[in-house]
Amino acid sequence: MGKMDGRVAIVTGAAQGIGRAIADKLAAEGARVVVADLNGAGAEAAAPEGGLGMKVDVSSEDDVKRMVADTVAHYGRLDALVNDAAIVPFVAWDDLDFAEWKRIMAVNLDGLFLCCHHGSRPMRDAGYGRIVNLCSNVVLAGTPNLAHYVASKGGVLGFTRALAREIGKHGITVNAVAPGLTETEGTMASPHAESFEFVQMLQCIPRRGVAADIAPSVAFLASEEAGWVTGQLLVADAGMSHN
Ligand code: 4PL
Repeated sequence: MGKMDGRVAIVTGAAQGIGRAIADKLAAEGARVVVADLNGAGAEAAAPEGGLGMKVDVSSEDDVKRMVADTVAHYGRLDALVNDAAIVPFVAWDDLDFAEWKRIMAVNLDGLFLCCHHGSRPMRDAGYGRIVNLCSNVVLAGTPNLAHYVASKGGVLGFTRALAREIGKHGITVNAVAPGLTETEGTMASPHAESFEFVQMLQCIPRRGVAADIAPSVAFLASEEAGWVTGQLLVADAGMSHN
């Protein structure tokens, strides 16, 4: 008996990192999970039993349309959409140029719009849906070397609040989860790996965050029982920051 029994969920960016932990958690709660990722082989490998892997570039409208259509064709429904796919850069302000700005916006914001736009259609038709968007606690602190990423995640927060007002009448909730710095394949292979010691000093719980620390907050908001919670930001960062 899981809180996602009988449900079908899409998790973008789920071949690795936080997305993969979310896909595993939703599957453990009984969902059939579509793992969507730019890394198609990784998506296939990460798909839990009863799930599907799909190669999807969330910044491509054709890809996103196909992701939603194939999910509904295969399972007959879409109950939950978790928008995790994002680029997590590390660029000092002096080195940040317009091309890099646009690259981050294409994935982190255009991708979010496309997934919500197309993913909310079958939810509206069914009169039920759960959308969970991955934000970040950087929107609360203005963390350095991430100006374009912080801007994109600020967009995720604003869009979450606005979309919740648009589609609540169709039985669809829209919420955001804001992790802090988390140990993943991505962060450990980047300059962010140097920040864990500093970040831990700011947390109430002084240890390194891992992807499995984030997934339960997402699973709650993706479940039926969270139906009275919408347009909210749940900060899952060991108490580093407050909104
Ligand atoms: C506190 O979301 O939340 C670095 C890189 N440090 O991506 C993040 C903190 C990073 C963060 C993040």
